[in-house]
Parts: sequence; structure tokens; C-alpha cells
Amino acid sequence: MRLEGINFSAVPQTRLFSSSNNIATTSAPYSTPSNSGTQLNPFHISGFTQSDGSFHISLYKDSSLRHKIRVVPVFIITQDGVSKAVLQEIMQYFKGGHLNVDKRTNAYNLRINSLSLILNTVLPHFASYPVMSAKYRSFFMFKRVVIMLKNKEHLTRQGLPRIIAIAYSMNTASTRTPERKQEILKSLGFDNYDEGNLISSLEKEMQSGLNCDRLDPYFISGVADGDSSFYVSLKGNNRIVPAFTIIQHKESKDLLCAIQSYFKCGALYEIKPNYVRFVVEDISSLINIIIPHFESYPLHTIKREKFSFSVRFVDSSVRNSIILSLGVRPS
Ligand SMILES: [Ca+2]
Repeated sequence: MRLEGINFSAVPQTRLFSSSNNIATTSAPYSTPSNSGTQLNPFHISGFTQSDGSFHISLYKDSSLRHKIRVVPVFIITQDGVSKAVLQEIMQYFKGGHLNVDKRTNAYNLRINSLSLILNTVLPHFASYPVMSAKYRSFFMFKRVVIMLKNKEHLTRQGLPRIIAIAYSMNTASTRTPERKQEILKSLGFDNYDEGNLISSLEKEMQSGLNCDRLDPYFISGVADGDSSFYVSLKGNNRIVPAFTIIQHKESKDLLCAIQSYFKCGALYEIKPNYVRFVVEDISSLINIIIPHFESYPLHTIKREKFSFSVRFVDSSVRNSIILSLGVRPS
């Protein structure tokens, strides 16, 4: 997320800073493959959010307001233009939002920043179909701020600095620093604000939601729709090897461990300094586990076409290896 400097004295409504975040209580039952075809499953939407979505609390200076600052909760999903239709479908699912395009990169943003829409559709969705690991942390903080906004706590001298403190701790991978937070608090006249154990007590509260032990197959496909790829690589002896990989920030390594346990195949590698990668390149795991999974729980973005291509490639490499090995099928 882009983060602007602190410049409190200029035009009202200028974006100042924003952070990322993540909650859930009652989960929906596990899914089985449905024949309903192309419709997005709600677990898929959460998995997609896990990869390509974020929860932010944006802070805008606004000299017309008593406390000179406007607090706006924002739920964003980003996707390349070729997969814009998925964002439009998610917009329909949440019954609102805005689609913006960055013409330079052709990246599309679905943004939902209406408090009532967040309260009525976004929070209930993620309570039933939770995000996990580090994303859950930011969702939990986001939810807390949204409820404070609903209760008008941002209009009080007690509530506002608490909201700013939470906004600044929502996403540990964010560029929001403690120094900036202090500067903003100071500029708003909260020089002596002491947040005490606010964040550590929230962290205690969210513990039970951080685990990844309840993976739904549609959720996994949603994660893959955001952050996976099917590709072929050239190995020693000029062997061409098809592979499937999912990459996540290291903060969500536990999610990749859970996906590895779910599929019972593949390996995890660290990509220093900040990423972890789950890779399956064993042909029998691809044929017997990965391909059947994505046939039952399909992708929705452009990756769906890449997947079909990979399936054809795997088919033909298997055929070739069978011919080469005189009819011995790889196991
Ligand atoms: Ca992605």
C-alpha cells in the first residue's frame, strides 16, 4: 500500500496514510464440489482475499472536521485487467463497491469503503468464511475499528487516538512506523497519548483465529487464484518439468504449511528475505492430487487458462514418458 508523508496543513481531503489488516467466529461448513459451474463460492472469495485483498484504515486530513482527520475503512482486492470479471462478480456478491483502474499497469482495484456496506456485507462474510494467519490479524483489527466507527468513537478524544494506534498496527508488513504514528498523534494534539496494552490485548483476543487448521478446498483454490502459478521449468539433462507453486509472504508461512498438509505432497522453500513458496513438481502428485483438485474447485481468473494448458502439457509429457519407458506408467 502506498503511504504518503505527514503533511497536515494542506488541502482538505488529501490522503495521508493507510494501513492493512484482518476476524472470524462462526465458520460455514466444509464445501464439496458443486455443479453450479462458474459462480464464485464464498470460500473462494475469502481465499482470493487472502492472496490479493487487504483491509485498511485510511486517514485523511480534513480541516472541516473537529478533529481534522477523517477515518475511512477500506476493503480492497487488486487484480490484473484480464481478470477484471472476477472483481465485478465479487462486487455483485458484496452488493457494492467501486472498480478503479491504474491505466499505467492495467491493475484493477475493487474498493469497498462504505461503512454500512462493510458492516452489512463484508464483516458478516468474513465471519462465516474467515481469512487466516497474518490476514486474519489485519481483519481482526479492521473489524475492531469499524465497530468503533459505528459507535462514533472517532468523534471522541478517547476513541480517536485508539483508532490511530490500531490503524498503525494492523499490518505488520506495512510501512506505517511508530515514529509516524507519534507524529500524527502529536499533530492532532494527542502529545501525551499512551496506548498502554491496547495492541497486545487485541493480539491476545485474536489468537484463536490465527490458526490455519480449517482449510476449505474452495478457499485453497481462491488462494491459488491470487498467488499461484502453473509453469514448466527446465531441469538437468534437459528434462522439462511441469510444476505448480503458491507464493506467500513469510508471515503467512503457516498457511502454506497447512496447504501442504492438505494436499499431502510438495515442498516448502524460503525465498529470502520475505517470501515462502509451496512447490509441487512430482508428476504423479500433479496428476493424482493437484489437477483433480482444480478440476473440482476451479480457478476463475486468467490462471484457469494457464491451468488447462498445464493439464495438456502434463498429459503429453506423461504420454511421452510412457512411450519412452515402454509402457511403464509413472507412479
Ligand atoms: Ca496475486
